[in-house]
Parts: sequence; C-alpha cells; structure tokens
Amino acid sequence: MAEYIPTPVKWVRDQVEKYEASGGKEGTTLMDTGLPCIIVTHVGNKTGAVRKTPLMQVRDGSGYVLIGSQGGAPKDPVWVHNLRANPEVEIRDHARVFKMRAREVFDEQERARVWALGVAAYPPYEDYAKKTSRKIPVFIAEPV
Ligand code: F42
Repeated sequence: MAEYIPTPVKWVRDQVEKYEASGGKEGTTLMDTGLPCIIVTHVGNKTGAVRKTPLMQVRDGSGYVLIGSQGGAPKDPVWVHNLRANPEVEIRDHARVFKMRAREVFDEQERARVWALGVAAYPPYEDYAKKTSRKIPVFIAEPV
C-alpha cells in the first residue's frame, strides 16, 4: 500500500483524522453546519501517494456526487486531477467504506440533475459557482 500523505490544510487534515479514528462517529459534518460529509480516499496522480479528501455527502442512489467547488476558488482542487488519473476510489460515509469508481460528468442533462442534488445537500455550491468563471468539475462515484 502506498504511503498516506495528509493534506497541508490543517482543519481538513484534522477532520480526516477525527472521522477515521472514530470509525465515522465524529468529525462527520462540515464544521458547525451539521451537514454530513464523506471522506474520499484516492491516489495522487504525481506522487502515487494515498490522499484523503472530505467532501459534502451528496447521495445519488447507491452512488455519490463529488463536486470540485473548493469554495469557488479560481482553480480546481487538485484531487480532481487525481480522480481523472485514478478513478478507483474508496468512499467512507460514516461507519461504512465503499470501493467505488469516479467518472466525470460531461453530459449537460446529467450534470444538471446531479448539480441539483448537490445544491439541495449543500446550498452554498450555488454561490461558489457564481464566484468563479471556471466550470466546477462534477463526478459521480458508483459502486464497483
Ligand atoms: N472541497 C470541495 O471541493 N468540495 C466539497 O464539497 C468540500 C467539502 C468539504 C467538507 C469538509 C472539509 O473538511 C473539507 C471540504 N472540502 C471540499 C475541502 C476539500 O477537502 C479539499 O481540502 C479542497 O477541495 C482542496 O483539495 P486539494 O486536493 O486541492 O487539496 C490541496 C490543499 C492539497 O492537499 N494539496 C497537496 C499539497 O501538498 O499541496 C497535494 C495533494 C495532491 O493530491 N497531490 C497530488 C499527488 O500526486 O499526490 C498531485 C496533484 C496535482 O496534480 O498537482
């Protein structure tokens, strides 16, 4: 198994540690919003290292919608590059861990459908989309 390299962003790294150490009982929401998160484990496209990224929990049937918003920043989060290169991911949703495959959504109709799921789960996604000219990448992770 490749080595895990934590994100340099402390509050995010701390959330991953709390979420995993508690077996999905703690650290499962975005700060004090009470909104649920998942942890996506993926492989760095440059280092080959194990990377772990908390994202909002956006259910789509037995799958999940992964939204590369990063708060509406001008650039895509780099986990997007990892998923494009290595689509095999693990998703931890509270106590359960699933092996999944992430596929980027390009079809406009499908994108509209899953974007609506995202905004319903986490309304600020809409504000983030307005804050940036980049097209926020959207993936669907489906059970393998
Ligand atoms: N981010 C979102 O985009 N969407 C969400 O819904 C979301 C929810 C959320 C909930 C809780 C929480 O704690 C954080 C949340 N975030 C959300 C933030 C998310 O977890 C990430 O921190 C954020 O999206 C930025 O992702 P990032 O992959 O750009 O992380 C950076 C800060 C990072 O870790 N960079 C590393 C570094 O050393 O600078 C490198 C990481 C990496 O993957 N490197 C690759 C490698 O090969 O190892 C190379 C990547 C490349 O191609 O350059």
